[in-house]
Amino acid sequence: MSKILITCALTGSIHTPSMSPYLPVRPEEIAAQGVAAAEAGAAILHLHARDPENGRPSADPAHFMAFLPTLRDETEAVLNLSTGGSAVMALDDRLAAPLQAAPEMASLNMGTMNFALYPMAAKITEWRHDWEKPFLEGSDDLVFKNTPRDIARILTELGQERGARFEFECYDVGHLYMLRHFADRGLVEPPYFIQFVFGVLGGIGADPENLDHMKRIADRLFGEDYAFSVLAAGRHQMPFAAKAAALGGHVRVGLEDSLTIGPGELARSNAEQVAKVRKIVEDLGRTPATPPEARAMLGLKG
Ligand code: KMH
Ligand code: ZN
Repeated sequence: MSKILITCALTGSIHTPSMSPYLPVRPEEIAAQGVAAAEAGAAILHLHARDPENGRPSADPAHFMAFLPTLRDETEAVLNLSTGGSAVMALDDRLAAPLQAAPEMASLNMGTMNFALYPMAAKITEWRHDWEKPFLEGSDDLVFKNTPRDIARILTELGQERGARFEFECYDVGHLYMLRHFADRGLVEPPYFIQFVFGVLGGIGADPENLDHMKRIADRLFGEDYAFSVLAAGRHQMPFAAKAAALGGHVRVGLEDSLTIGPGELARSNAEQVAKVRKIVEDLGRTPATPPEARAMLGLKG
């Protein structure tokens, strides 16, 4: 089996400061946790920005630039910028930082969907910031917009014009067919790096059989031309990572996707999750890829 790519998604735009004091939100926290995650074995860092004043997800390029230079200087890791941002952001805003930074890798969400976070709000009793409750509760009437036109724009402006390659975020089986459509149109070339996403309320559920099904259909659509990685939300994170590793796939962990390190126990850092998943995959006989190996495997511009 090939070496395994460990991605760490450091902060995202889903969890809020009231949910965990360990969620990195200030640039120095994002940078320090990114460096530690890379040292622990993450070859790829998936990145969102936050407003340092209040931890709110931010699309401001200045907020990205406050931590990107440190990650570039102090790690070799592949820096993968989110183009998803958050479901409340307009596409122009989501793309501002990636277009400016021209990263070697970016996420690309393969369909419009619901992305409901409001069940999380019910679990919080004390709020640290005013924005959090309306942000979470409002997500039951939000559309995470990723139309075919949006996808084509990202493939063209970031991919063809700036040389980025993509983490194709597929939250359901239909998103695999959407990627096939863009491959057939010639807007994207193999190898495709497909992130199967499980357990988002609005996407495919975190039942283990769904991983078999996503893989079966991806095998049919992309044959040898793709590699898959798996992320599963919340408590499903590590079980799905283990199954992905056993099936020859790659894994994504990080506080964007889950705040815990075990049942009911908060992870104290992103690096703690990376170290845990690294042990799991090594025990299964897989060897983590270094950043240079990741670049070669994914055909990145470097
Ligand atoms: N938040 C994850 C479920 C993106 O940043 O473009 C998917 C994600 C999307 O990481
Ligand atoms: Zn993300």
